[in-house]
Order: sequence, then C-alpha cells, then structure tokens
Amino acid sequence: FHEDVKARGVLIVVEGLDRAGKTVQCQLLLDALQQRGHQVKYIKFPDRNSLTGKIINGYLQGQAQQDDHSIHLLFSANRWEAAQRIRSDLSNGITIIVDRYSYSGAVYSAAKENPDLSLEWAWQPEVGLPRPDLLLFLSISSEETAKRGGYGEERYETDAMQSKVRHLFERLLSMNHGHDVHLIDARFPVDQVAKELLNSTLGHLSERKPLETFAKLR
Ligand code: 2DT
Repeated sequence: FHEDVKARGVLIVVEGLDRAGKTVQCQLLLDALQQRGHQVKYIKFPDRNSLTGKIINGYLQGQAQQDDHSIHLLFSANRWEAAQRIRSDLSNGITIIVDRYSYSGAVYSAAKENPDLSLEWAWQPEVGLPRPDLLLFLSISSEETAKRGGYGEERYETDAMQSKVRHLFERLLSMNHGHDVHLIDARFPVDQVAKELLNSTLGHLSERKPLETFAKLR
C-alpha cells in the first residue's frame, strides 16, 4: 500500500431553479479550487453537444415536440453517455463540478404533472449513475428568481413551472440519498454565496470513500 496512491476526485453537484445563479457559482467554485491547486473540471447537463443533446436542445427551444417520457429518457441518456468519463476522471484524481444532474432530471419532468410520470418513475433511470459526494442546492423562491429579470425563451421558463419545480426539489431533497445536501441561500450577493459554496466543498475534498451509485427512491 503506497502513500502516493492517488486520492480520487470528488463529485460535486450544484442544483437550483433557473436563475438561481448556478452557472456563475460553478465557475467561481472552479476558479477557487484550481487556485488551491486542485485538479477540477466543470461539466453541465444537459450537454447539448452530444447526440442526445442536439435533440434535447431542439426540444428546449421549442423547435420540436416530444412525448414527456421520451424526452425524459433522453435527458437521462444524456447523463449515461457521460457516466464512464465521470468515473475515469474521478479515479484519476480530478474533482468534477456538475451544473444540474439527476435531481433536475426528475423534478422538471415530474413538474409536468403527467399522471403517468410520477417523481418515482422519473427517478428510476437515474439508478446506477454515479452518486455525488455532495449536493449544493442554491435555494431561492420562484418569486425571487422572477425578480432577477425575465426568464429566457426556453420551455420551462415560466412562473407556473418554476414554482412546481421548486416544490418537487423540496420533496426530492427531503428523501435520503445517502450523501450530504447543503442548502445555500442564493438570495445573498454573489461573493457571499460563493464563500458558502467553497466552505461546504472544502470539507469534502479529503474524502476517500469509494464512489457510490444512485439507488431507488425510498
Ligand atoms: P439549462 O438552462 O441549465 O441549460 O437547462 N432539465 C435539465 C430537464 O428537464 N431535465 C434534465 O435532466 C436536466 C439536466 C432544466 C435547460 C433546462 O432543462 C431542464 C432547464
């Protein structure tokens, strides 16, 4: 057993409503960790450049219609396409910051209130994907995000949808996933939120537990 066996990277997911500040915060966290000498990568879901990503992009921009289940499974496939890469990067000591993941996957689909598409149904295709070590949830009300200036033009960017998403995130995060969940108040100024994200993350960087996978919802 050698001292120089490389510690694996840490899998960190950042989630939240549209306009909660996820992408800016991911970038600041990436910079802060790199400055501290960590090897870090940023990835985001949906990855609009992959094969499934192109279909997803067309759907989000309203250029194509899709059955709710079908598009849901494509979003999940978009993560499965990346799963092997995530595993190998982590085992090579690279920490990964993920901008949206399975939680967005389940709640946005369930928010459509299709009677045949429950939160439990929506979670199922995520079972077996790499489970993050830490989930950072940027917490903000849908009223607050609406105040941050108009949503974009994409599907889902409406008040009604965002408030359903918000409630479903609460439900999903109240279930035990076996990893740490940190709720971060995203109403504060950008640098204050960034500090909290960094503090939450630093506590996890020395972790060497084996990578786990998502289980069924209980
Ligand atoms: P961005 O604005 O962050 O690009 O997200 N979404 C996302 C889903 O419906 N299912 C998923 O699995 C993921 C990852 C959230 C685009 C929109 O896609 C939604 C907003």
